[in-house]
Amino acid sequence: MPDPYAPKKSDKFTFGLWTVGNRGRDPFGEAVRDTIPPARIVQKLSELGAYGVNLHDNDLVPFGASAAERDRIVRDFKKALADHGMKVPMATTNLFFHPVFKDGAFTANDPKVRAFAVQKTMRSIDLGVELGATVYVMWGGREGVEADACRDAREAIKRYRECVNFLCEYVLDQRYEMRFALEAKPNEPRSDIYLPTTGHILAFIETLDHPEMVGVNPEVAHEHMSGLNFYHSIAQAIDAEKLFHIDLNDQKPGRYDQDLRFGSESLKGMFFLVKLLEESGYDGSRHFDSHAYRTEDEEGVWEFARGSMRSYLILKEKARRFGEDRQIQAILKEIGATGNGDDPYGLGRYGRDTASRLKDTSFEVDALARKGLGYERLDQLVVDLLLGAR
Ligand code: GCO
Ligand code: MN
Ligand code: MN
Repeated sequence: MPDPYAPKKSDKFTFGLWTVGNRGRDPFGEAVRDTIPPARIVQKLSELGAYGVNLHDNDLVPFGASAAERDRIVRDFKKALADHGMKVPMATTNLFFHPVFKDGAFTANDPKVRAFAVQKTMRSIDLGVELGATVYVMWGGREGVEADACRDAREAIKRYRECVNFLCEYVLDQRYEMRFALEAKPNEPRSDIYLPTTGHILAFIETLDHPEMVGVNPEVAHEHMSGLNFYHSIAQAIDAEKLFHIDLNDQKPGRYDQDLRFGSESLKGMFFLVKLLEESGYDGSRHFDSHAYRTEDEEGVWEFARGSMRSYLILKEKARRFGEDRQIQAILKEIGATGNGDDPYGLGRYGRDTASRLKDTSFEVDALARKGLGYERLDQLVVDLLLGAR
């Protein structure tokens, strides 16, 4: 029997070159794995069933490479993509590794640094377009502070806005088919990062010159670092039609940024996330922004990649069963969870008559308050489903 959880290209699973290429370096220790050349990553991920790879400019082209060197590297990489039927749906820029970005990139105090960051981003957008990407992710990893005395936080937001506006105009001017997806993170590597949550970014987007070109790229670990419910953040992003991309991984609460394998920690939360992604019609990449444990060799890296996709597909199957589970569905109906279009008091649309009728309506508040809702039973059914006991 074929493996029901074997990934297919149509599942749109992607990995960053920097994720499977992560060598396990951390603040306390050296790299534990060798560099895996990009062409080999492309080949291996394709064999495992992934749809594509995403990259920062410098994951492929080293910082400071000559134009000729760049062109040669890109040509070889394109050949690897074509040979293995792999796409590059998303591109991004490394605006955090080089010491020039120690005070941030778009928000740095020195205008030369800000201009260099925009120049580097334009080149990186060009590279992304050349590779076929239609989503450009902006992660402001160094856009933050240790010492708030160094600038007015409003000035940082203004600078960030100016740079995003400039880059939107650049994309329009070049007639590129490219949308921006902004990624929030509360801290790390900076003590505090501006635009710390997906909610902050959704509000910021509305202040831009071209809000229609800009959406969000939420990451599981980043919202969990803020103690937030990722499923709720994604629901709000989808509701605002702003979910342009997503970074899947996992994270224990109250820790440093762990980038754990998707579904390795928060199974229930990730179940509701996958259910939402699948039911909402989200058709973007399912991108894994995480890396293998530092204990692993290269074979462990491919196990990590297999496991990420497998867990997603198992949760997708569980979501299908949730939808077909008669007992669960009967409870949902009974508690009013699925009451689409059911609006007996006319709250969906204001009317003077509706309002005055509502003011005169009497409610049996005590009886309503006393009624048990049965969510314990419902939740246990979900747990049974997830643990394979149903
Ligand atoms: C992190 C971030 C990055 C970004 C990537 C894309 O915590 O390091 O999640 O991995 O997603 O740089 O811009
Ligand atoms: Mn991250
Ligand atoms: Mn990320």
